[in-house]
This record gives sequence, C-alpha cells and structure tokens, in this order.
Amino acid sequence: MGAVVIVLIIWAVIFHRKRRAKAELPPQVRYNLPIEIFYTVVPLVMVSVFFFFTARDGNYLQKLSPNPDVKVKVEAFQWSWRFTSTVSGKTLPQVVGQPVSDYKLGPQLVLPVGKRVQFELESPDVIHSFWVPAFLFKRDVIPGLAPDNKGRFFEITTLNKPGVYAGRCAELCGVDHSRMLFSVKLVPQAEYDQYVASQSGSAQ
Ligand SMILES: [Cu+2]
Repeated sequence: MGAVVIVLIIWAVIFHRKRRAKAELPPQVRYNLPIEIFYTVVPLVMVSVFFFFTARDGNYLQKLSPNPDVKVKVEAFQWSWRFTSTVSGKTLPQVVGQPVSDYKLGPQLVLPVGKRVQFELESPDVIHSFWVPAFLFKRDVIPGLAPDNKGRFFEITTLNKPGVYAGRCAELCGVDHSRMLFSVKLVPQAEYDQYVASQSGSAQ
C-alpha cells in the first residue's frame, strides 16, 4: 500500500505539475457517479471483511467453557504474581512470587497438559499483562473490573508437551516490571493428580 501511494505521488508530481504556460484550472470531475460509487463501495467492502474476521476470531478467543478442567485465579501485583488453582472443587494453596531476575526463580504454576484451563485475572494496583509466549496468548490485567466482567476471564487449552515455560508481565508497570517473571510447568495428567493430592487444599 505504501509503495502504491508513493509511486502515485511521484507520478502526479512529475506528470501533473502546474505548467508555467497554462494558468487555467484543469478539467473538473465533480458529479462523476461511477467514481463516487466506486470509492464508497470499495472501503465498505474492505471494512466489512475486516469486521467479519475480527468478530469471528474475537468470539473464538473469548469463548469460555462451562466446566474447565482447571480454574486459576491470577493476581498480578507490583511486582509479581499470585496463583490460586481450583481443581474439581479443591482449592490449592496459593503460589506467591517476588521479583526475580530469572523466570525459573519466580512463582511456578503447575498445570496438566492438553487440558482446558480458565484464568481469572485480577490486579490490586496498576495494569499488568499476563503472558506466556509459548501459549500464544496474552491478556491485560486491568484493576477495578467488576467480578462478572468478561475482560477478567480467558481460556486456553494447554500444550500437549510437558515442560517448563517462561511467563512474564508484558505491560510496563513500574520499577521492577522487568523482574515480574514466572513459569508454568506442564505435566502429564497422572503427575498433576499426584501434585493436587500432595497439596493441602481446602474443599469448596
Ligand atoms: Cu506488571
């Protein structure tokens, strides 16, 4: 698009500049119906296409299932994270972090592979952003949203590959923003069940 515009500008400057010999106005093209219809309809079609894909993907990304396998409450604060997992009615003890220089030293969230996980995001102070690059999903954590606000929730299906994945805050949120690191450990379901059983959780 940029190239087309630049070429058209140069073409107009070279071939359609004002000649010294002729002082009168160039031919006027008002009330040219075909051109007016053209430059009305084409942008309408373009915007409609963009809108269709935006609405389709937005709906898909915001879809929440009624019974996710794991629910995680994520509290982002200056400058770390607090994770609270709930699995089949059992709430596990909170994982609380502090600012660190390496994501492996930060708080670790353990999740099963290939499962539906619903996150609820909350911030008591400023805007943060919850980001695990490997999950291809990032969501701003905005303080002050009502408990039922859809902006608090999102859901992903975890990767099918066990491992430890880096996570970080992706919104400049203060002096220790760069040290607001955490990790997500994905484990097979059996190992996850063991992990859940080993935690002194409270039944809801
Ligand atoms: Cu932050």
